[in-house]
Amino acid sequence: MSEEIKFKKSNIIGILGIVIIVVFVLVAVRNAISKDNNIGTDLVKGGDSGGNKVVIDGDTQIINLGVANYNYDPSEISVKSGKSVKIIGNMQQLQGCLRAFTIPKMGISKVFSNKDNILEFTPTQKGRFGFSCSMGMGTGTLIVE
Ligand SMILES: [Cu+2]
Repeated sequence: MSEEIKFKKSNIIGILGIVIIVVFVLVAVRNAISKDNNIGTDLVKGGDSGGNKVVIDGDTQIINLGVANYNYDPSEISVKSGKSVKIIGNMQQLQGCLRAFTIPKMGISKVFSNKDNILEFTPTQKGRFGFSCSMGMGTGTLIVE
């Protein structure tokens, strides 16, 4: 009886082990695939800020602004002061009032549309500047270094 229980326990542990290995492999494969898909638009990371997506094109810092988890993605953007910043709105992802984008402390406001989804400016003052949609539902921080 107790032998049988022991056997079952080791079986369960074995199955769990296999499941964990399969999950690891799937995650690794998915990461590899998504890396491949990002070639070209991928990303020179600015500073240490995790998922920040800044592409450097000559003297221009390009950010592709989309939506993830009902908020702007990236929600933290690090750029260098004195160099041109180009924020390109992803019109598939930006819906509703998220298209009305503002950086109040810089006096910037922009409504992204299918005809005009590019916001360009050159930050001259270092610091942290909050950005948000017009209703303050989507929020984030522009870090100028
Ligand atoms: Cu909003």
